[in-house]
Amino acid sequence: MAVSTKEKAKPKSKSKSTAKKSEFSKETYLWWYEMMYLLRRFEEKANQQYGRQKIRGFLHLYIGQEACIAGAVTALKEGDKYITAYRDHAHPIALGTDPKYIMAELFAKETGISKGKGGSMHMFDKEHHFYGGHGIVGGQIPLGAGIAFAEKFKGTDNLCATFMGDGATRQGSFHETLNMAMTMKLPVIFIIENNGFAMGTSVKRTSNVTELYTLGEAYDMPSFPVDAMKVENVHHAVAEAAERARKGDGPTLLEFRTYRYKGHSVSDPAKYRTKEELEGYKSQDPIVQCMNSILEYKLASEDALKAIEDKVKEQVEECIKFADESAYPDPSEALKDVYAQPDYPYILD
Ligand SMILES: Cc1ncc(C[n+]2csc(CCOP(=O)(O)OP(=O)(O)O)c2C)c(N)n1
Repeated sequence: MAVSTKEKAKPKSKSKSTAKKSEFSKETYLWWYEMMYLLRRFEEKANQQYGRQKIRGFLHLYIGQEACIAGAVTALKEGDKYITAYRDHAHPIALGTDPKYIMAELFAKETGISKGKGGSMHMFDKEHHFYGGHGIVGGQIPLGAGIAFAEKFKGTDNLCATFMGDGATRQGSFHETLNMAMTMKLPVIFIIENNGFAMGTSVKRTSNVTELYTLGEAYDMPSFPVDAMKVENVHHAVAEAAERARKGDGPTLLEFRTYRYKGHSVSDPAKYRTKEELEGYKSQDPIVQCMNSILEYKLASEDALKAIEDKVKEQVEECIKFADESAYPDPSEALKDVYAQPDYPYILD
């Protein structure tokens, strides 16, 4: 990773250059670039490995949505918790999980982050504060509020960033949790990654309310839309929400407006949308926008960015090699790490 958690999002030091001034430091921009490029490359290669049948079952890709997690991580601090649905490869990687353990999990190998027993939808890394990886749509929303409750109860100043898709906002769990979290002023940020579709169903076909952030207003919760194709916007919105949470003012609902370039899962040819719509979003690609900012602010040269890309490509090749060469779990593992175990290892400390 380009910069450590502590260094992320440092205010920019004064520069004598004549270039247009950037609001964020060079380290922050380069971390964003490298991280988003890694997430993109990692998933493109995972997609290829699926084609080679090295990965089986579901594989929900985050390609196009990278700024959502990259901007959130730089806005938050060490100790904050994260939880999301099944589109979950990017979140732990951005939090610091070595991507080779995520690739090994996709390959169902024993070296995977969930010991090869979770697969694409069930990444989990307590050490990096990532609490899953949940396959039940909307299931993680009350869990995220529960984690936030634990932090408040223990008197820490940590919060829980609770991510979900647009489809999850139609679940009862979303509404019940928003009501309770606001009443109890829990330190939680609810983040809708609105990529326009729940499987093949567009947002406008599921409700008259298509401005999803307004759903929070029913609970008197500060609620905002965010153009999440731009990583800077994501950072700002999450930083403001975090300030509210840490002051004791409770939750915020953010609607990240984003787009997934691929289908719902790899088996979905995405025939429910037009090529023009897809191309329209690709023209606002978050990685390209970040690269343009870096070049415009003269924070790095094209050659320096190319060197980052080459390094990442090599890293992803190593992830695949690691996953491929790892062993499958022993069958005796099947009965371990289940709730019935008295020392079940995945509970919050
Ligand atoms: C409770 C429940 N109902 C239905 C499903 C089947 N299902 C899996 S993904 C999905 C769509 C969810 O879309 P969204 O929340 O927008 O997330 P996205 O895939 O766009 O990230 C559905 C309905 C499920 N996993 N859980």
